[in-house]
Amino acid sequence: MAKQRKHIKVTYSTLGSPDPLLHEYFEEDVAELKTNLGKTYRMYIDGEWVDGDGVYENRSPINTDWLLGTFAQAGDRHVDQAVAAAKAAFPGWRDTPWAERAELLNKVADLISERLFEISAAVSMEIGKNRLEAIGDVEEAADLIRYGVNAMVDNQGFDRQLLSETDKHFNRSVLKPYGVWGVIGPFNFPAALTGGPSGAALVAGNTVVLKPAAEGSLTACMIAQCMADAGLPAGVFNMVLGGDEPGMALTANPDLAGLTFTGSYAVGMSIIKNFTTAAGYFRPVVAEMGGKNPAIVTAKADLEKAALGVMRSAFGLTGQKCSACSRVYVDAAVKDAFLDKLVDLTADINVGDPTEAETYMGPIINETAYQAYQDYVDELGEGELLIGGRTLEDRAGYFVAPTVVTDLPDDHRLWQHEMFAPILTVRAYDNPEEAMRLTNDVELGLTAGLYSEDQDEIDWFLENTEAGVLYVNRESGATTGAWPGYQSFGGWKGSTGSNKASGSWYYIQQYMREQSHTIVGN
Ligand code: UN1
Repeated sequence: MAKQRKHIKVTYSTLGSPDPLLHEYFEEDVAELKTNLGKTYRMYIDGEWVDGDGVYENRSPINTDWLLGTFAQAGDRHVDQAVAAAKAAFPGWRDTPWAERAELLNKVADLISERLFEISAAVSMEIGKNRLEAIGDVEEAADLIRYGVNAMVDNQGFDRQLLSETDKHFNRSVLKPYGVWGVIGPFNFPAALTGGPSGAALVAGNTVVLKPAAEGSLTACMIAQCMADAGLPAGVFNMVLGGDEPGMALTANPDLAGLTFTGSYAVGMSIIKNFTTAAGYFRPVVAEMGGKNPAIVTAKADLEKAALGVMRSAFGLTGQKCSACSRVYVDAAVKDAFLDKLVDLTADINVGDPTEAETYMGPIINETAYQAYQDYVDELGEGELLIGGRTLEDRAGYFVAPTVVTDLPDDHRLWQHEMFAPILTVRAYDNPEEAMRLTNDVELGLTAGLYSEDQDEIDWFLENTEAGVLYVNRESGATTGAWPGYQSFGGWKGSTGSNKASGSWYYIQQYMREQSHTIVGN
C-alpha cells in the first residue's frame, strides 16, 4: 500500500541540504527492510515472476550476517525464454502509439519516485551506498526515464517531414525501434543504470531483457516491480537474474537487436567486438565503460574548494563510481598546501554503516574488491602513502580506509588502471603542458575536473581535455554527480561505445533506426 508521505524532489544538488523528512522516511524504510530480510525473489519473464535453476544469496557488504535475499538463478534457457517473450511482444509494443508508451513509462518513473525511500534503503544495504547517494541513485533512475519520455514527446516520436520534389511528393524520415534490447547493468548504480537505459529502450519502442549485476539484485527486483505495476504488457520488459553467465548468454542470443552495457572497459570492449558483428551485420551497443578521471589543481585554484571537491569525488561510494576522481595533478607551487587540506578532510571522513546519516563512506562491494584494495595498497608502496592504506578489520563488513598516495613513478601501472576503490594518486606538475599531457595519457576518457579561478586556464582546460564530462571548480564533486538534463553523461575514447551521452539530446536516438519514406501521389 502506498505510504502517505510528502513528495520530496531530489537531485544531487538538492541533496546538499535535504528536507529533514527525507531522513525520517529513509530511516523508516531501512527499519522496515531490516525486518524483512532473507526473502525469496524471482525473475520477471513474460509478465510472470518465475523461479530459476537454483538460487543465490546476497549478503550486505555492511554486515555479512545480513542476508538480503535469496534470488532465482537464471540458466541459459531462462535467458532464451526472456528473449523469446520480448521478441513476441515487440510488434505490439512497436505499434503502440509513442504517446501511449510515454504515458506508461511516466507511470514507471512516478512509481519509482513514490517508492524512493523503500528502494534507496535496498540500494544502501546491498551496495553500501551512503544515504544521500542511495536516494540520488533511485531518483536518478526515475529522472532518466522521464528524460527519455520527454525526448520522445519533444520530438513528436521522431517522425519528420523532409523536402518534397513536387507537391505530389510526400517525403519523411522516421526513427523506428530495433526489436529486443538487452540491458546489462553495473552494481554501483543498481537503480539508475538498470531503470534508465531500460526506460529509454522501452519508450523508443523496443522490448527489453534486463540482466542486472548480481550484487544489485534486490534493487533491480524493485525496479522490475515498478515496471510490472505500471501495467506494461507481458513480455515488454523482462528481467533475468544471476552473475556473468546469464549476461554472457544474453549477449550471445542472436535475437537480440541491440544492447546497453555499463561496466568495465575489458568486458565492454569484448562485448563491442563480438556483439556488433556476430549477426553478420552491425548491431548497436550503447556502452558506458570505465573512467580514470583526473582533476587538475592549478596555482590559481581556491584550494578549499579543490580539496573538498576532490575528496568527495575520490571517496564517494567508496571510490566505486566510474566517474570517481582517481588522479590529481597539482601545480608544484601549491602541492603541499593542497595535500594538507585534502589529507585533513580525508581524515575526517566517517567510514561506517552507510544507512546512518553521519556516514560518508560505506564498505567496498565484496570480498574480491576488499582483497583487490589490499593488493593495490601493496603495489602503491612505490609511492608515499599519506593516509589510509588499511582495512578496518574490526567491522562486520568490507570496510577499508580512504587512501591518498603521492610520488608514484610515472610508469606505475596504477596511473592507468581503474581501481574502483577509494584510492587517489596525486602528482605535482611543473607546467600546464605536462599537466595536460598526463591528463590525456590514458585510454579512458569519461570525466575530468579543474580547479582554477583564472578564465584563461578554464578555457585551456575545456579546449584540451579528452573526456566527455568536464567540471570546473565544483565543490560537490570534482568529477562526479551528473544529473539527467543538467549534465550530459558519456565518455570519450575507451569509456564509451557510441560517444553519445545519457541525460542529453542525442541519447534516445541510439535506440532507434532511421527509415526514409518517399510517397508519390497522383
Ligand atoms: C557510474 O559510476 O557508472 O555522474 C555512473 C555521476 C553519476 C553517474 C555515475 N550520475 O557520478
